[in-house]
Amino acid sequence: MHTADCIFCKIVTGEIPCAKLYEDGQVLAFLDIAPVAPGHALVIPKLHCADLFDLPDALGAALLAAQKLVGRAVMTALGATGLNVQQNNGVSAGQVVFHAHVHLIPRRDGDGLAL
Ligand code: IU
Repeated sequence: MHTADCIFCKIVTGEIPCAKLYEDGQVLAFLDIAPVAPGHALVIPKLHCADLFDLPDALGAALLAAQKLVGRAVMTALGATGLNVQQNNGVSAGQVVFHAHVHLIPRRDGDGLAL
């Protein structure tokens, strides 16, 4: 189910475009619109869930599988040597979009990113 006022639900339905990296029946991955590093990607459930606590356990496996697949692909494409997987829950934790999502951030030795 999608909620009318959720920007990521609009990306899922195609109402708002994205740079899509991967899609299956349950999950969508696309490039972050404001990347903190080249290849910064987001992996989201297609089902609207506000955060990790709202995510059905059964969806977790699909989300994890997509993280591994997309994470490997962006690392290979960019020649990255590491990957940060970040997931924010709640305003105090830095969550801005209240549709659960996982950040995949490719890393290189000495890239200077402080996450
Ligand atoms: P956060 O974990 O809720 O803080 O992350 C939200 C991310 O969603 C953030 O990195 C934004 O740049 C990103 N984003 C996006 O890729 N496309 C959008 O239309 C919007 C936010 I709004």
